[in-house]
Amino acid sequence: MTTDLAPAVAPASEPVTAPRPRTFSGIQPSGTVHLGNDLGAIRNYVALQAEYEAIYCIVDYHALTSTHDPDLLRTRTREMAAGLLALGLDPERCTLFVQSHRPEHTELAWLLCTVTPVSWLERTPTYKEKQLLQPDDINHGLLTYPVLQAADIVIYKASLVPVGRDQQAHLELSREIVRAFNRRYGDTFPEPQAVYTEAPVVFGTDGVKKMSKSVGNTIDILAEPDLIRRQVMSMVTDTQRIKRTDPGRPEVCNVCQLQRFFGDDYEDLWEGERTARTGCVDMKKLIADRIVRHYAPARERYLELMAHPEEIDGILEAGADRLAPKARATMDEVRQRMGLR
Ligand code: AQP
Repeated sequence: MTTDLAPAVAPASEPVTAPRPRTFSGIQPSGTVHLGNDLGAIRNYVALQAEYEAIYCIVDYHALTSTHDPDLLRTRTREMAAGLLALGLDPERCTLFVQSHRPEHTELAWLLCTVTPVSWLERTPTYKEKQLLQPDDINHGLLTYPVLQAADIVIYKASLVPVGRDQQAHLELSREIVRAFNRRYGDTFPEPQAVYTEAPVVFGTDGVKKMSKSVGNTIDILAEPDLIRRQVMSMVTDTQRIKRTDPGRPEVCNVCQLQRFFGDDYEDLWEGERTARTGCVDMKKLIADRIVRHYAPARERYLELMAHPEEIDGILEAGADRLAPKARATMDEVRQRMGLR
């Protein structure tokens, strides 16, 4: 695990009764969970449950900036919850909830908007990308997305945020917003720090862009095995390796990079590529098998959960209820500091 800054972990000498530091992260229900989500973020969500007071959120308000079909949003929210639980989130050790079930997030976002210059938001790389991806739908929510994201994190005063590297600019902006607020109204929020996995950026099947639901270059890890295999077989590999006998370059091959996360033998496999003992198709078949095998138990658990939606809904409701006192306490403090009481 790596962080932008040193994590705010309690020193070993503190009494065991000291409150555990808090971690928060959100994931959009804008499609099904993909390999980039898992390798880049969810693995850390699961790992951090042990040491931290872990809060994870399905950010449906955020998804509204690009998903406008109500039934689809509801379905995807439940699917994302089932996916996260299947991949290892344990409701006994973390709190999982839906963003819109705690409406304090949007109130805090509005208040944080008043300390956030528009120019900070206009320079955000993801805002610029979305302008290209959905030119006919540049809604205001896309611009203020990072302010709502900052509110999501700081309403629980979380110090650590497990995310993929694509979120680095947003996290930096969250820290700037916190500094601006604390300067104007007094020390209220900690500055949140990003924490990354060993795979902070997973490239999509096109081999060029970050794996992303909206780009459609994903490997859908909880899908049926045939689809996973088709997605893996469509992956772009080393574009300079034209003939089967050409030596491969594992350092630039997206498929080879994935081998690092599915088996200890990747150095041998890479040697096979470099000496052209193996070809790209062999490598794809191998990694497809490994991905299917690795995620088979999670897929089984996912299907079980989806057959019992009331169980999923109960976990999400309990999560939102558990957070109510924390969210309300922060809002009371913020309203007081800002002169709203
Ligand atoms: N390709 C990736 N590599 C590493 N980390 C990734 N994450 C997403 N894609 C990759 C991380 O997963 C978490 C949840 O992401 P998200 O689904 O909420 O939003 P996103 O980053 O915008 O993912 P998508 O697939 O690209 O969604 P769309 O297309 O709907 O915008 C985050 O921590 C993210 O960094």
